[in-house]
Amino acid sequence: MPERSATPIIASDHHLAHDGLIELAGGQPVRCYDSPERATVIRDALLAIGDYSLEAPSEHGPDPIAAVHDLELIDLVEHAWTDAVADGHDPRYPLLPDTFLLREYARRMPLDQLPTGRHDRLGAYCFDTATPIVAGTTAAARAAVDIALTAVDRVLAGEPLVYGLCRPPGHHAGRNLIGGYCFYNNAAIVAQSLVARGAQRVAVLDVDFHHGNGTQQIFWERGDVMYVSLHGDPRGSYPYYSGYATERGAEAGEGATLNLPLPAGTDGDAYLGALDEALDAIRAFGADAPLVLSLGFDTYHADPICNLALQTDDYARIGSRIASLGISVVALQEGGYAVEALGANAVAFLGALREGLSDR
Ligand code: SP5
Ligand code: ZN
Repeated sequence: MPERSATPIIASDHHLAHDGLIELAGGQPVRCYDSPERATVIRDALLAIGDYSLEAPSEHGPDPIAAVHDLELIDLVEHAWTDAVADGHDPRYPLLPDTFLLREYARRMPLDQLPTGRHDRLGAYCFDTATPIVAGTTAAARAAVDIALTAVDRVLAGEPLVYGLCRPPGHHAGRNLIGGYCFYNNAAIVAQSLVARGAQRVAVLDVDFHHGNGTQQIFWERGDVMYVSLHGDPRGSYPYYSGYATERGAEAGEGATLNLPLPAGTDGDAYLGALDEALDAIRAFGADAPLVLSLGFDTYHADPICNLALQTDDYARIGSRIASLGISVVALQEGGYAVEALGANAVAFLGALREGLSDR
């Protein structure tokens, strides 16, 4: 076996204070599926292997976030919690929207007439009831962006693979929307930063169980950033209103969005078949930058909120297949909620990707 240098894991502890505590599942309060333990178990499992080195993120400031998100969305993420507490919100409990700005109202609602407290206008910027904000959310969201941007810096400096252990995740966050446990779209911010540094063709591959509606929205009309996603069929899976195969992008981005919805129960063999289609599209696109990978392990058969049927061994097969693209990879953590299996799945996936990339 040839000696390989350690693969960097970029992580921080800022996410520990982002703990939304409860969400509703079938009307019942349950522990938030996006728990801090998710990131801790992945980090510990990888560090136990010896092939990885833990590195802290460096601060990249607000500009890369503003290159992707509207200023009013950033203002909301930065201040909704403090506005709520100033208005009497009990800080022991998370902040959740209760009243959504739907089409009928949005059509005749000038945005400068939104309620003045950011907490009172949360329903204009959040599309679900499962994205709790707590005191530590803002710092965690910013740290996740710094993790992602530090990861891409390291890849551009020559690493074939860097893993950004982002939490909160990002792919559901749109230009002007939060949701799906996501606040800032880490992967989109990385893709845009690659364009800002001169890339002309950036590919984002999303293998999280859920469709990355935010990433798709951000690059919908862009021909320079391709978005390719494998995900549970939105006819029966969150986020329900996005991710259909008929969604292919528009304007300069027409054909630069590829959605591959998968039926419930899809196993490793069928998944790899769809992955080959995704990888062929990325090859044909001809990326001139590292691959941005939105990496979720919620495709696992025992994931508590999803319905695909992958096994731990399948993640190694997927990792090898992605390595066959022959381009370096910025892997950014998205979802995955079967906490007991996350460590093994991350080890299997990243180990195979790492080997495949260093063998080329
Ligand atoms: C990053 C990421 O993976 N976000 C996922 C957010 C999903 N949020 C709510 C899903 C609700 C699905 N309810 C399914 C109940 C199955 N018993
Ligand atoms: Zn997911």
